[in-house]
Order: sequence, then structure tokens, then C-alpha cells
Amino acid sequence: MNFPENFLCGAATASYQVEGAVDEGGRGASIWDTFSHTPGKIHHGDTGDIACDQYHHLEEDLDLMSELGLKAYRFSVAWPRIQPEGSGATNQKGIDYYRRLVDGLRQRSIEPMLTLYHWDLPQALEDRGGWTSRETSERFAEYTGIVYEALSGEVGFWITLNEPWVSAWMGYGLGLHAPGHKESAKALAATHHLLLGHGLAMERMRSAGDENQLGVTLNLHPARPSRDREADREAARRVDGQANRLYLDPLFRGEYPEDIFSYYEERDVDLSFVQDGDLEKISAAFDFLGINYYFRNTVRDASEEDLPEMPFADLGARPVIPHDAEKTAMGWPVEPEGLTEILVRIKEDYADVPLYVTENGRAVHDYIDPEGDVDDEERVSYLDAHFRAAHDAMEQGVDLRGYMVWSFLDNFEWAEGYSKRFGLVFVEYGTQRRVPKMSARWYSEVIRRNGLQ
Ligand code: IFM
Repeated sequence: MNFPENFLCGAATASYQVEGAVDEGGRGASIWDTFSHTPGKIHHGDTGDIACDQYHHLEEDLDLMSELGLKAYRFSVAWPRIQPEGSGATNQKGIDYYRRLVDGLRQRSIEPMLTLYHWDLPQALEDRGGWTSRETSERFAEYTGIVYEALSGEVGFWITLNEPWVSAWMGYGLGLHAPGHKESAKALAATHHLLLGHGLAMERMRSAGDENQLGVTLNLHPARPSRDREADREAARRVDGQANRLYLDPLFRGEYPEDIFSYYEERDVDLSFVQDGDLEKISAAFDFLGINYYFRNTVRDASEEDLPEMPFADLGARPVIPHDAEKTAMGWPVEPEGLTEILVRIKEDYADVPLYVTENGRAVHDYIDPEGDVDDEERVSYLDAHFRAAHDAMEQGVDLRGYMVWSFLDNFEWAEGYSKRFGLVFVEYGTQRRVPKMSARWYSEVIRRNGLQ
């Protein structure tokens, strides 16, 4: 099974999850600094203060990427390193850090794929309303302009947002992520302002008139009923509406899904944040869509239940983990066929745009064994199955151009702290020693062959 020539195989990380050095190089505070330092929010009280210390281990990490033969590295820029207060003057030291990273990748013939926003909003902007405020969309475009002007000559792939559903619903709707608000109304306003920020940022980058590829990354989960009952099918449709169509419809069609907007309107949620002309900006053409895929949303109707804080509780839907499914260390079901499904759906229901899997991977209870190895066979078989699922979609005509494994390194897994390991490379946090796992060697071979055996 081979991938087309030029298929871009790489690995991904994100700034707050790997960089550490939160008080260095003039970086300002982000909402994740505040949230992770708030007692009770993160498993074990972990924070991203040190993380994988990539800020100080950059050369070593770049050499490791090169040894593994990665063709691309997807990373994110920490907005508070560029504008410590979220607006105004540029912090040159922040630009210099990412220039070192990008130059280091280029010297090693690794394609940089840059994400502008992977959740570390400057705290100063959150203090003025964060993503519930329209001002944040405008500030995001301003910040994008600064980064683009500095690095557009060296970086060919630009992603505005990573997983706006997670930013909005986990951060503003459920309070499980920073900044920790718990209101659906806030999550909806945040959704709109994130998407508007994407549109305004696209406008800024496009005005440069260069050949770079510009896109956005969504976490998409096919939704399906757990039982063959009408109420469960309706619950799955609501979940699909919030998790997928709330983002896909405005981006591809310039409209919000009618059923989801009326659902919230009927519950007296004020949706007046959408202003004339916003949807045109949000739906401006993009060059590729990034898809992060982990599992499907299997749900059942729970509209009569008093649900605890959990995804889709406000929709009266309860996620169900199929009992026969293999589960990852996150407790997520292993469902490679969902990847084929979502890739094909984009082509069939929306548009035949170039796609990249910008994240896929699994958490495993990894450890270094007495021989010094990390034998993560489960990760190898997970990735093998998902690469094959992606290939199936390509055989059905999907224009998939690349695949970024999540993650290059074990890292700070948000509310789960350091308890969950997703890396191809094991990180011994106390010493910052890097140990490539069995999956890293396997992946090197996949990249070398540009296919699977
Ligand atoms: O670690 C995260 C990443 O930051 C965004 N996508 C999902 C990953 C695993 O949970």
C-alpha cells in the first residue's frame, strides 16, 4: 500500500504542550498558565511550566525529527510569546525563537506547518472577555499579520485555528479546559468569534498575495446513534450539528446549521453576536482543510436525564463507549473506519478540497523497559489501521495530501497533565531524555517506503 509521491508524512505538537520556558524570552501569560495553576483543574496539579522544555532542547529535537525522517513538523506559535499582552508591540525574542525553529526545519529539509492558535490565548485578552468578545477576533488578525510578515517566506503551510470546537466547548461551555467557563451561550459566542478570527486572519494572509497554502484544522467525529431508535438518531443528529456542522457549514457554505441555531434559540440563548457580513468573511476560500481524527461520537438520547458536565449534555445526548471496542489509555474507542467516513463525507457533502490529517494518534501506558526500549505495539497497530483507513478514502477519490501523527513527543495532555502519553518519542520528564519508541522506528520505515507493508 503506497501513498502518492509528495505525500507529506510528519508529526505534530503544540506550543503550550511542549515548549516550557513560560517566563522566558519576554513571553506573557496565557489562559493555560492561569488555568493549570488553579488548584483542582489539572490531573496531579501538573502545569506546562517545563513540559518537554523544547524551548531549550530545540536543536536536539530537530536532529531527532531528521533522524526519524519526518517530512513535516506541525507546531504552533504561542501568541503570548509574540504579543505578551495580546495586542500592540511585537516581542522580537518570540519571533526569533520561531525563526530558529523554522530555519532548523528547513536546514533539515523538513516542511514547517504552522498553527497560529492552539489554545494559548494571552491572559490579557481573556481578562477583556476572551473569545466571547468580538475584539479577540480582531486582535487575532493583528497577531496573524505579525507572524505572517515575519515567517511567510519560510513557512508554506499556515493553519489559523486548531480544533475550535475544543476551544469553545471545553473552554467556555464545559469548563474542563482554560479559561474554565461553563455556559453554552459563551461557547456559541466563542465559536463565532473563533471562526470570525479565522476569516479575518485569512484576509490578512491573502492580502500578501503569495503562494502559501492557508487552511484551518477541525476535530471531526462522525456521530452515530448507539441504538436503532428514533430518539437516539435525533440525539446523534444534534451531536453532529454541534461537533461537526457548526464548523463545517459556516466555513464551506457561509451559514450556520439551522437545526442547531433553533435548538439554542428555543432555549433562550442570545445569538445576536452574528453581524452582517461575518459569514462571508468566515467562508472565504481556503486552500486545505486539516482534520484531527481520534474516534466517533456514539451517543444516545438523554433528554430526560439530569446529566453531569460532559460533552453534549446541553443537547440532551450522552456519549456511549461501545462495549466491544478496544480502548486507548484515554478511554477512547479505536475506530479507524470513522476516519475513512469523515474524509469521504467532506468530499461528498462539502467540497473536493485538499485535505490533511493534521492529527491522529493514541495514548498508550508506555514505559521504558529494562532493556531501555518502549515497546508500544498498540500504537503501531493503531497507526497502521488508521493509515490504511486514510488510504481507503483516497481510493474513493479523496484528495488527501498528508498525515501528521499526534504526537512527535509525549507532552502535557491538557486536563490530563503528564499522565497520558501520545508521543512517538518517550520523554523522561525529570531528565528531559528522549527515547524513540518502537512506533517511531516503525514510522520512519513507513516514511522511507512512503507506504505500508
Ligand atoms: O493533545 C491534544 C491536542 O492538543 C489537540 N488534539 C487532541 C490531542 C489529544 O488529546
